[in-house]
Amino acid sequence: MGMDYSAIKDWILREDSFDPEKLGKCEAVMSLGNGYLGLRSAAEERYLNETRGLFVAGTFNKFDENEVTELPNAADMTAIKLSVNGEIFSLTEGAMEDYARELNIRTGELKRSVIWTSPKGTKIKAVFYRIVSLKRLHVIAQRVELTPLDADVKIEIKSGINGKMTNTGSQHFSDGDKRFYDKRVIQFVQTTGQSKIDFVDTTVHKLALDGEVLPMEAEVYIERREIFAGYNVEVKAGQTLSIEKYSTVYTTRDLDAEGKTAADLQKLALETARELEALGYQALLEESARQWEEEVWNLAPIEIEGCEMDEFAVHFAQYHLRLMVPAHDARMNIGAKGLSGEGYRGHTFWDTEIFLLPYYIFTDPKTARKLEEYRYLSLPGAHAKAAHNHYKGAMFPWESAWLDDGEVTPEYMDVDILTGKPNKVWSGFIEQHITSDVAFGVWQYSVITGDEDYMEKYGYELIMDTAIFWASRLEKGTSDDNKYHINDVVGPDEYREHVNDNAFTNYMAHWNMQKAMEYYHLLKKEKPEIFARLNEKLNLEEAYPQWENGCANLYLPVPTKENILPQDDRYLSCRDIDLGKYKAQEHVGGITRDYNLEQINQIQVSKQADVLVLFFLLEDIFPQEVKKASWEYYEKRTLHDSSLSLSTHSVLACDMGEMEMAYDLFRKAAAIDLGPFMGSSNAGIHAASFGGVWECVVYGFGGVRMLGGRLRINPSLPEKWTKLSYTIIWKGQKLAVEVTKDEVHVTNLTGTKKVEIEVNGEARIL
Ligand code: IFM
Repeated sequence: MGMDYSAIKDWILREDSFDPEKLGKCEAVMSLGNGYLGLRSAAEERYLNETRGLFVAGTFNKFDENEVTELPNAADMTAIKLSVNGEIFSLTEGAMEDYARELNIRTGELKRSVIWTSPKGTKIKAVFYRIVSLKRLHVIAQRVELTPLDADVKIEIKSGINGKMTNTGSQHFSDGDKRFYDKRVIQFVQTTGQSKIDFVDTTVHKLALDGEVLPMEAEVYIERREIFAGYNVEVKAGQTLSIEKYSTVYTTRDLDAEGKTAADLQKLALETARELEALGYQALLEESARQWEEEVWNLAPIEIEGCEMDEFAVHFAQYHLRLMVPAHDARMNIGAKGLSGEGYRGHTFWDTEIFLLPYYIFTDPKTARKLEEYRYLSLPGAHAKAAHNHYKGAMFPWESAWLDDGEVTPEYMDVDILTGKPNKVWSGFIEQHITSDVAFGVWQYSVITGDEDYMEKYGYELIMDTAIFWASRLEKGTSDDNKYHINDVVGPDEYREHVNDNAFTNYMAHWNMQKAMEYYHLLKKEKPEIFARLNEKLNLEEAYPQWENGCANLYLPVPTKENILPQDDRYLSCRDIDLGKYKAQEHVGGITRDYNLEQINQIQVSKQADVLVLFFLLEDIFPQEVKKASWEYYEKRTLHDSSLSLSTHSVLACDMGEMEMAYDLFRKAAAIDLGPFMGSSNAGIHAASFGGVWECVVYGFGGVRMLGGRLRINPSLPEKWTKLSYTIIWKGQKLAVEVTKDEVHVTNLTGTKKVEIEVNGEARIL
């Protein structure tokens, strides 16, 4: 009971029972969206344990000076209160039959149906449909069909805009202008408290009885922070009343709202409401479904033969990867929960560059460029962070929000189980590898797409500015090896705080400075005007010797004689404990209920992939025996308590030839949101894990990797799969790859340029 996978061959994820205590899972994993807005799939009728959510990308607001900026939960327009003969429609009262909620990931439509018998015995069939248009970024459309089954009924409808939403109590909006036009269209303007963004919310209803439109005037209710329309309709047994509701949200932060006032947007929204009403739900659904086909399914088709569930899992990942990405606007990026919940406050992490960007680069380079432009546009925040910490260059925030916000990681979270005090979140202070992750993202984007325009405008500068930070960050340590060290950091493994010489951090900082040196020479020789501009801006002549010195003298952890690359300077000498209980846990974070973070720091245990991410990114600088021995060592000690972990381990397992393990880890990664556990996605989906699922399929089993600027395809399928097909775009050429157990076919579908590629160790030219 709960999640039902019986219709996945039709691209449908189902929920087959209703549990008012477990609403969060489907609200999040069945959420709808288009990258401009994200809508949790809370029911039309309201429940005590629901978490309704409507998030508009980039509209950050700070509730007060003690809280960090977050993506506010905008006014709700999807609730519809229904009464049948005076009894309120609610699945917690009376009885229900044939309940199902279905998300069609191919068309982006949500459907919910039930036969409900009221406590007094009135039986009614209710079907609810909903989309967020992929074609019209501001639009939500709903359709409700109500059919009394055995008696004539009077149906009362109360539906409108509820501006009382909060982010777990933080109210981000003022009350505002409320309007009722033509006795039909409802409008509400709310403004965020600190960032002063106006939200213009508009909604209109269309009622019909057995397809015949009812020309009804609404009764209007205006109250504090809400405005509603009310309708009363007599419906005979067997007749179907349909209620269509079209809603839009515009904000003064919209890219094309430049110079427009809330009043201009109100006018535009009113015109749009009339247009949507004329079009109707079905037409809106059809055009949006066509957009899904064009923009996602035809653009990046993936087929897996041999396991329907695995194919659905990767399509489900693609569905969410489209929902979460603000492809329309470079001033915003992807939040760790996409736009599906309040978790992580809408903030952007390294998740973008390392786990999500590869999907967009290889399938939709225009969108990938937007994500990369965001990092350039947010340089002011990175400079401010560096200056605040007495470093030079660009030190990227661990958590980012609006362009000039700088660091927005909250300072405290959770509780220390020993002291009972809140835990300090050290990531915002010392999880510094984000800076080289950003540089790495720039490099991957530029090499795979060949977008030299991006590099000239933004990319070279980003790589050099971040390298300037690293040169200023290196320390002469207390050790007498005369080397530079990077002390007191959190590496990717967030269970280890205040460590020195985290391998991932040091190697990536080294890579960053080395790349800057390489580009210094390239620009000087081949693009002197760009060199001159950047030299003027960043003083490259002064920076170069510092990079050279840094690269020559930065301590890079060396593998032990057993070929284990130490994660940091203490990991391998910490206590080994029996982790069996935590490895077998059903819910993540079990160890934090037995030990506090200081104690965990003394144990050889990892929350998530750390050294292994390094092998994944810089695969060709480590010998196979080091990768193999380290993979075995760390896999045993990694609890995968972060959703970013399983996919990396799976891809690496493919590289090690551990196919059974790779497949097992992939299935677990795919189950993070899609699986049957009903509590784990309440605060929102796990964005990076969806990128990770695609990486498992295309990088892991599909064998794709960009290594030192070259394209390599070394596929190897799991036992169960008979065929895998996918497409990737390499330097503007779309390649179709088909892998079976015995063969690899690569076809250049674009065919306008020669593509050099290495397949299973052999160099080929397409
Ligand atoms: O970026 C991650 C981090 O690696 C682990 N904790 C959650 C963050 C957001 O997904």
